[in-house]
Amino acid sequence: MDYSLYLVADADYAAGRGLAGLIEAAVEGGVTLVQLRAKSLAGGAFVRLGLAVAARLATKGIPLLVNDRVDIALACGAAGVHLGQEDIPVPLARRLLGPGAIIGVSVNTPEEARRAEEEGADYVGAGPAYSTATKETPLPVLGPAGVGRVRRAVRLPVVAIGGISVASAAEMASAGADGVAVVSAILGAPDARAAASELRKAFGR
Ligand code: TZP
Ligand code: MG
Repeated sequence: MDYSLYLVADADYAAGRGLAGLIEAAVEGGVTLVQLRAKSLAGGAFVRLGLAVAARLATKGIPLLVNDRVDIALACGAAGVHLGQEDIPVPLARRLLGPGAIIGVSVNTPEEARRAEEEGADYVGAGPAYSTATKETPLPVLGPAGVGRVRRAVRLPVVAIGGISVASAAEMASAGADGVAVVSAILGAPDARAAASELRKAFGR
């Protein structure tokens, strides 16, 4: 699994701008993994979007993960899910999805990262790495030092998320992150393909 440039494809963030096309452009630019996030879509719309995105990514060999929803991941034939601290527990998601699924967990502390590892997660998303306007969160910003602490707490791949841009991607690589996950740096850019390509270069992998 290549976590280097992880696009969190947020349907609310991209509303009205053709998320499927933005994902395709981002993949052309070098995105290695896509998570579909749709906090305000009902199940029917979520699964239709997921099936369309899964079909397009399958032809390119890019894995798709689904945010929060194990049922949508199963229905779309996605590679797995990304779970927050308040979502369905990892062991139950594993039971539903099977041993081959990719399960990621959001963490803000080394302790949360260790628990995710013990419970059988495949990677952790460490965030918020920097302050971000994309997601409202009461959690403290980790910065490179906090991402480094999560890195040293687990053997799992660590993906840094939150406020990451071309300017900060290299700092996350130095902190030991296996990848950077972004919403606005790609979906908010005037050219998603060029933005992905620059981020990939900046991260250095
Ligand atoms: N989880 C932690 S921060 C964040 C999520 C989904 C938002 C990341 O968005 P951006 O625009 O890359 O800061
Ligand atoms: Mg969640």
